[in-house]
Amino acid sequence: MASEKEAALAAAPSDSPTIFDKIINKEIPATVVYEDDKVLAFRDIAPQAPTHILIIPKNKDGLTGLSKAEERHTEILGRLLYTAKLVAKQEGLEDGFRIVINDGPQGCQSVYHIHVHLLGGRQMNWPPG
Ligand code: DGP
Repeated sequence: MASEKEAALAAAPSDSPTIFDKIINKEIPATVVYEDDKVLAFRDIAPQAPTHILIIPKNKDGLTGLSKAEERHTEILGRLLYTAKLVAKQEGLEDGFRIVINDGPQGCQSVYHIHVHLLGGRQMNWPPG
């Protein structure tokens, strides 16, 4: 399996469905921890912390990554962050957590469907890698 960095360097935005569309459509399985009509949260397949959850909009409205955000996307962006807070509480991350949004090749983005990583359950370091 390619490393996250290799996957990110090989990835690019496209209009084709991503792996996350297949998860939304239940075409491939995922461990869903939260779902409503706007967002889906599920465990990352390659966890980087004891708790590692991805939060995605069901309809990304062209928002493949944060750098593509336009004013109309502010509702989606706010919803992702608010859901991250809800899921952090649900997961019992009372001592803190980290939110990550990777963008583009240098940001190590490998899936071009906007998503927030919620990481917790261990002490984080700074600076990040
Ligand atoms: P990013 O590198 O920020 O684009 O994050 C994409 C994440 O998606 C990465 O941490 C691994 C995760 N991922 C990729 N494919 C799957 C999958 O099929 N299922 C799940 N649950 N996670 C996946």
